[in-house]
Amino acid sequence: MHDAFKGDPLSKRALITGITGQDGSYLAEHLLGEGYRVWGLVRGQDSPRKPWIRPLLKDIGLVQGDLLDQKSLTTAIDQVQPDEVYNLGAISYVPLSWKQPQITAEVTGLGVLRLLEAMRTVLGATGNGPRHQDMRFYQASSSEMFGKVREEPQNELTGFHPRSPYAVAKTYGHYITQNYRESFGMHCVSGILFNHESPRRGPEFVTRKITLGVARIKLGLDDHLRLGNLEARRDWGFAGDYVRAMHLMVRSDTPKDYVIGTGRTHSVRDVVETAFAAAGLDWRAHVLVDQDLIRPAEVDTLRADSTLARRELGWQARVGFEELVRMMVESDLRSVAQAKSGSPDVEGLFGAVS
Ligand code: NDP
Ligand code: GDR
Repeated sequence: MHDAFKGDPLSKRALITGITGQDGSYLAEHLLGEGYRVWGLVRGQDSPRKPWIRPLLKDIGLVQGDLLDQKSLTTAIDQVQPDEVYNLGAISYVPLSWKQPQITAEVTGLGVLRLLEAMRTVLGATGNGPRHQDMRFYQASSSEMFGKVREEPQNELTGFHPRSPYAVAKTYGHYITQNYRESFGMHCVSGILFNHESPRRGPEFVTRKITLGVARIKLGLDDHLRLGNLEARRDWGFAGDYVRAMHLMVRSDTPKDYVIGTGRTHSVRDVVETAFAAAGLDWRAHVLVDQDLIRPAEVDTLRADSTLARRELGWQARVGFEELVRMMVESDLRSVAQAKSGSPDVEGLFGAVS
């Protein structure tokens, strides 16, 4: 294990799974800014490959572990003795979950149970560091659990109707988190987060696919962009705002679950129009609808009612839809231009950087 070198040894200790993902890096930056000592769980034999993690490596520690492997999680918790555990690790790409439903259930669903068990048994047993009742746990739940919803907007009381193996796995993770809170008195919370995006979003997700596509078309590398359902509607916010909500939830003395979103909904078509316009392009000349990208079961529309989070946590989204899309287009225009000019280290443009 690397040590988390920076920070007062008496400061709070946080362990983040999914550190190499979009939210992991923003959350690590946020917690470091709050004076935490931060460790990230990394799997496999490689050091983190995501470019945005590299600048963080001097400020955070890394521990080996995999949500598929109980022993590695127990060891990680034992080594770090965290005050707070943030479970962001998951197979998070919805279409992949139809192709690999079993591994999705294992990582995204049962992985939550394994981590909770690691916390409960290690900290309960050793008596070193925080007791398991004092440790705090954050589970990355998802608006995808609402799925084929009839009520709009969705809040903490809205029922679930998951529409993909991913959403079913997340629903299991949500309920097992609630169950460990109720069964063992653990300080566990789930954030039911609606879609949140950023220049660090994986290029397979629709917003980043669009902004990267716009940049590549603008700079002459592509002519067309293939998309699926343009009519799906989502409540899209900025990831940097949402990691603040995770931390506020965990710090709140009464553990409970919160819905986090902007309260505004837009279609994929709106993202397309806004992104192409931001680069001075007419989307109609470049976008093709590809039937192969239509999902077996779609989530048609989502919109968050975050009244509870606003009232009890004082949380509110700061970045609006147009600003978010513009931010992503501008970032991709810069990074595609750099890549074109031969710079080797560009965020997620041509797959993983090795
Ligand atoms: P990403 O897909 O960007 O990151 C997923 C992370 O999970 C990566 O760090 C990946 O590591 C890690 N991971 C995958 N498999 C395993 C495994 N077997 N063991 C340990 N870690 C693993 O996701 P986001 O950052 O966008 O999202 C963070 C979390 O929030 C996810 O759980 C997601 O489902 C959930 N969520 C996201 C929302 C969003 O809009 N972004 C909305 C609601 C919920 P590696 O680099 O090694 O593959
Ligand atoms: P989502 O995000 O499934 O909501 O899950 P994604 O960006 O993949 O899809 C959003 C909507 O866009 C439509 N769509 C396309 N999607 C992709 N990926 N690619 C396309 O070409 C395309 N064309 C249209 C989709 O059909 C869908 O309706 C994200 C993930 O981060 C989850 O992990 C998280 O839990 C939820 O957000 C909240």
